Amino acid sequence: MTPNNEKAPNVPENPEDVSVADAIRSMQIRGAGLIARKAAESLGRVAESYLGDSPAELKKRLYDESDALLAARPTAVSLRNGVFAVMKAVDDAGENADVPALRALVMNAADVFCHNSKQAVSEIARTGAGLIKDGDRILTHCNSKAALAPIIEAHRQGKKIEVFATESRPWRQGYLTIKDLSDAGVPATLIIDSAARWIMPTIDLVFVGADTVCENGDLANKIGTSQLALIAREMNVPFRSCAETYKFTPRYASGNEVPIEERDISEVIDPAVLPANVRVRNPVFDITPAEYISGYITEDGIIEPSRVGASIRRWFGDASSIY
Ligand code: RI2
Repeated sequence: MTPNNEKAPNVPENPEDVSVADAIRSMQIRGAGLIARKAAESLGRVAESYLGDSPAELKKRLYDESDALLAARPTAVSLRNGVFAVMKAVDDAGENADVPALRALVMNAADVFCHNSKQAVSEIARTGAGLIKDGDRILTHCNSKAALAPIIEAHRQGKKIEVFATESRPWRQGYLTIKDLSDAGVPATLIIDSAARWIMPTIDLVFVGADTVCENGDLANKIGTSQLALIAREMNVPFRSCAETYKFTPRYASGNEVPIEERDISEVIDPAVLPANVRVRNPVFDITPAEYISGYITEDGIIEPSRVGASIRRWFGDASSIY
């Protein structure tokens, strides 16, 4: 998959020929929720396929796989939390657990995480659809399954809505979004990223996804998200992020602490055509300050950015040191 093809990037659910970590790194597997589930499943498969009888060896394989997965992409905390949800079972098992016990614990933890992750999107769909009115025009960015779920649910409920999707250069995930919407029968229009301020006067709601939600309510999401938020604020358009709570983290007090992934410049331009002395940068995410966000739509309802910290502590307690 290359980002500059004329066609939209195709995202296979189960790339056969590379490791899950490599598929996440190369964005064959992408989307904050999906990378978390695929990482959890990968750990489950390591446990399932282990045929030896050494708990220490199985643990080492699991920790090696965790390290590879965590190194694949740095920004989305969903990946860390998907890995954590499974590896916590290993840590909690204690020193005396034998291989069958470890295998069962790991596979169960992976299944539970994946089930809860999908369930969370269904809850977000229900809650988010309640915020969408008949006749609304909604703007979305990149390709977020969590952000599309309420839109598709509102359409299913019979609300007449129209969606505008930014192209989301350089990977053009906007094409995936209009395909998802088309498949669901939702009227959709693709716009180039720089048309955001042109379209905003006609927009009623902005729904985006989330890769990481910081303790102070700041949002890390696909590059360009913060520009949309700024324009939405200028024009008094509600700007909401749809985020399963495992995208919340106590790891980062604010957006300043989030590592922003920069990818190869070949995703933006053929390096061979670059004039001398010209640099190109390709940041993948940006930070939208909490004050620009009207609310997080989660599986626990709508959470105000100022309440994210309390919500994190309720779920993760003092676990921040192990993320
Ligand atoms: P869901 C994506 O990142 C986008 O930033 C999107 O908003 C976010 O993940 C959430 O996606 P990337 O993997 O979990 O395309 O809502 O870089 O599908």
